[in-house]
Amino acid sequence: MKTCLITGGFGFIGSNFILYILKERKDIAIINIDDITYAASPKNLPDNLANYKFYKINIADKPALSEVFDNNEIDYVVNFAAESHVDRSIISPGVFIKTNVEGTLNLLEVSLKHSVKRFLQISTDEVYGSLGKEGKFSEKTPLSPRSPYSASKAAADMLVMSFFHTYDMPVLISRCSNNYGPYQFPEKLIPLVVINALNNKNIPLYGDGKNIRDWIYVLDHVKGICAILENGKAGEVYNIGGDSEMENEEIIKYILNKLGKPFSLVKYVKDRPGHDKRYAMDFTKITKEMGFFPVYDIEKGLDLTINWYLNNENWWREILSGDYKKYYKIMYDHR
Ligand code: TDX
Repeated sequence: MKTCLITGGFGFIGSNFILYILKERKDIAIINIDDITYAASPKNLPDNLANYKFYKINIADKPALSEVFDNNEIDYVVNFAAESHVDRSIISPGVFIKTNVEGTLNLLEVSLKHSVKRFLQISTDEVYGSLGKEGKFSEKTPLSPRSPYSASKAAADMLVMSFFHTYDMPVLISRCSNNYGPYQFPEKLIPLVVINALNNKNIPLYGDGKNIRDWIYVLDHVKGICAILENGKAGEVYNIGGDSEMENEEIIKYILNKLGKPFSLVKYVKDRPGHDKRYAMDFTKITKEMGFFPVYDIEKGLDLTINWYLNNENWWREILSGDYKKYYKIMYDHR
């Protein structure tokens, strides 16, 4: 039995990863470290999971992290924990540095001290910056982050690589495009659109609505992460993409159509400052080396996601009844 320590296991991608591993891999036990900040919820995982332990810890708290490593034999570390919303990073960048940069450094130091066998940093296509109409990001594209969020992720990636070169630590980095699927917090475009539409509420569309993202269903991402964790080469970066570029306006039209809601719900609002125009991933490296290719096309993935939000109204209603209202006002009232 191998033990894999996951940070951010109550978040969107982390919880999907844990569910997948515990279902598919009986030879892996999970330790979940999560501080249960606003975008995370214990309700993202069932109670009484087997081969599973949880510690409520912020990765910025190094002594608490060290204690977990002192008390458990840990083989792999996968760092999902991050502040991840670009708009929030524009309003308050400090916490992004604390969690994403300092937190990653703590985790690297503690993992090095305990000689973990693999350390996988979950990163993002945003570290590469913004594309024009042509081209895709490859692993060789120079880093050019343009928001406080992506700058914090790029800084973390650089620290991770520095541990490979300096200490010969077996680190890997995966950089993925825009995820969507069950349990995504409704500050991100797709769940926000679904939930606002269901509530007949305006849908804020930034700028001209023509920005392009390469969408990937979260389960495809999770499978890519597993492949990298087991078969990736230490010191390497692997891009993961969805092969599904779409304009924001097109995505919204598709969702509204599925829900039988009118496009008149869409309100074009003031653009996000520094809004990246287009992301697209060249992920031939992971395809060639590990046979990875996303299996969910965008329509199938969106249909599954819409149905999940329709069938899990309690999950998102609870979020809407909390601090989310305050956040929404700050974010959208001025636009
Ligand atoms: O209300 C909205 N209206 C709107 O037009 C929101 C929330 C977003 N948008 C636009 C901005 C982007 O062009 O939709 C697009 C997607 O926005 P987000 O869901 O905020 O994602 P993005 O900014 O692309 O960043 C995401 O992808 C990379 C994640 O938030 C990151 O965590 C990930 O690393």
